Amino acid sequence: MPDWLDENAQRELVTACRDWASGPGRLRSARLPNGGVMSVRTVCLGWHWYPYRYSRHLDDGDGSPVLPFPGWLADLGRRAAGDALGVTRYEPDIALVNFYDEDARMGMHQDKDEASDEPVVSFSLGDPCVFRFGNTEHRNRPWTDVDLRSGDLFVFGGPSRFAYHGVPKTLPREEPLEIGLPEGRLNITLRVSGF
Ligand code: MD3
Ligand code: FE
Repeated sequence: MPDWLDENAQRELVTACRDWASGPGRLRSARLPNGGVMSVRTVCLGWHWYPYRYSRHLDDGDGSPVLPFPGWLADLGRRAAGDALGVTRYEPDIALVNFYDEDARMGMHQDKDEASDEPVVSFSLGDPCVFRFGNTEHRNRPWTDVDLRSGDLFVFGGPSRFAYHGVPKTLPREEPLEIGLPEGRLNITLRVSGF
C-alpha cells in the first residue's frame, strides 16, 4: 500500500527507531552462520535476534536488555493488517528494525524463525529500495522486483508469508524527505512470535 504512512507518522517512527537504535539495545550487524557479517544493521524489540533465531540473551555478552515491544506499535500494526487484509485480530510481539546504508543489501531468504504463520507487516522509511519478492520453493526465479518508497506498507500473509524475499539494492532518493532521516533506509517489520 503506497504512502500508507503520512509524513508525520513517518517522522514519529524515525524518532522511535533512533531511540531504539541508540539506547541500550543499539544497532548490530548480525553474524551469519557462514562467518559473514550482514551489511544491514538491526535492532529487535520483544526478543534479541540472531540470524536466524530469537534469543533472550546476546552472545556478544554486552548484557543488552531485550527492548520492550510498545503497545502503540501493536496498534499501528493492527491498523495496517486491517487495511491490507481486512483482519481485525493481529497481535504482533516482535519488531525487527533494519537500517540500510547505501551499500547494504539483504540476500534472498525466508522468515521461518517465528512459530506462527500470522502475517508480517513491513514499513519502509527513507531511501527507496528494490524489494525482490520470490516464490515459496527456492531462492531463485521466478521473482518480482518492486520499488519500495518511504511511507509504503507491505503486508505478507497467507502463502506469501513464507516466500523467499530480499533487498538487492537501495536507490537514491527521488525527492528530499522531511522525516528526520538524512540518509539511508529503515525497514520495520512486525511479527507474531507464536512463542
Ligand atoms: C515477505 N526485511 O527483516 S521487508 C526481514 O526491507 C526482511 O528490511 C526486508 O526481509 C527489509 O526479514 C524486507 C518485507 C518483508 C518482510 C518479511 C517477509 C517481506 C516478507 C516475510 C515473508 C515474506
Ligand atoms: Fe525477511
